[in-house]
Amino acid sequence: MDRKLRFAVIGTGFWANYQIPAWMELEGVELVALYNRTKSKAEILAHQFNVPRVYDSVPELLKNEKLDFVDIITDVDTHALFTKLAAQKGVAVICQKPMAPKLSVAIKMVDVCKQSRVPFFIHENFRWQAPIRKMKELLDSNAIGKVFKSRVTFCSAFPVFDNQPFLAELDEFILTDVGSHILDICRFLFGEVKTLQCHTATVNPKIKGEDVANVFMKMKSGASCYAEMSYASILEYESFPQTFILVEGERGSIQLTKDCEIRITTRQGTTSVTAKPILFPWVDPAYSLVHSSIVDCNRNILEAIQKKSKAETTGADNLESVRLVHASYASTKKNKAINMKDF
Ligand code: 89Y
Repeated sequence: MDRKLRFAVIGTGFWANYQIPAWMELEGVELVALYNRTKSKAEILAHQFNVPRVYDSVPELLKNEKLDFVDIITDVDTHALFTKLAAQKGVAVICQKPMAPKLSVAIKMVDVCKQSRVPFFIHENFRWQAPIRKMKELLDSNAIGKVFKSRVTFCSAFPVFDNQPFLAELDEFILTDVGSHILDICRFLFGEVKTLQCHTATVNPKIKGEDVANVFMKMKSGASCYAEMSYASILEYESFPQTFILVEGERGSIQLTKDCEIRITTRQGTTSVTAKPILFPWVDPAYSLVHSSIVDCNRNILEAIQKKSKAETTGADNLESVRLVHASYASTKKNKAINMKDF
């Protein structure tokens, strides 16, 4: 049997409560240490998940522990520093999305890992949600022929700032927080983007950044794709944290709608499949779709670290999703379309 890979979790905030038990669903890993700048918070999770050592200094953790990888789950501003420190010690890095606050910083992070010859991955889990995987499978099986347009929707009024108060303080909010996921889903399903135009708005007066973003893209395939995101949408059906998708192709359409139902319509009529997530006991019911997908995201990255297969969300791949987020801001600011080959 392969030896267990030893890892540390850097950051014990909201997401660590789910990423740690998600790791524990997998064979072949051993969580040996936790870091948090407020050590007492790390101690609570260490006690809960039986982790032997806690630190409030990342350099000290990296000096004392013999690690195969780190899982960085801190605020975005610290991602670059902790990635660099781990990479320089020859430790593989998994970093939470969004990779970095700026595109230039994300480029440097990918570069530092490349120079240090350590594998670098982004924990980008939305594309691992059960209904999104099913949608991809249907598109790959050519169920509706060549796609000519799509709409990817994440519009809600969920009180997201209750669990993640720092999101209200971000100058750039919905495109970095949700756009990272939604634009990554667009790339996953429909390929790379040729041009995009974006409009944003801030509706909630209590937050700093934008809480609405509408991105209209022309894909390299020739299809158009409209991604709409909002935390200001007071709708009859509150959909958080579901992503709704409508794809139209030459021979029909596929619609991902509520409760993980996927409806496939051709001239022969409509059929339906349901792709629900596995409900692990540790998921928060309000986030179950997202929390469950963490296990598959982690498994994909782990198998790459074990050199059994390739990971989907490498740093280099995710750089393209980061580029879309920042091209969307640039488009909004200039009020014009951005050609991705110039960005
Ligand atoms: O932080 C976000 C994420 O990654 O998924 C949903 C979320 O928790 C709030 O927008």
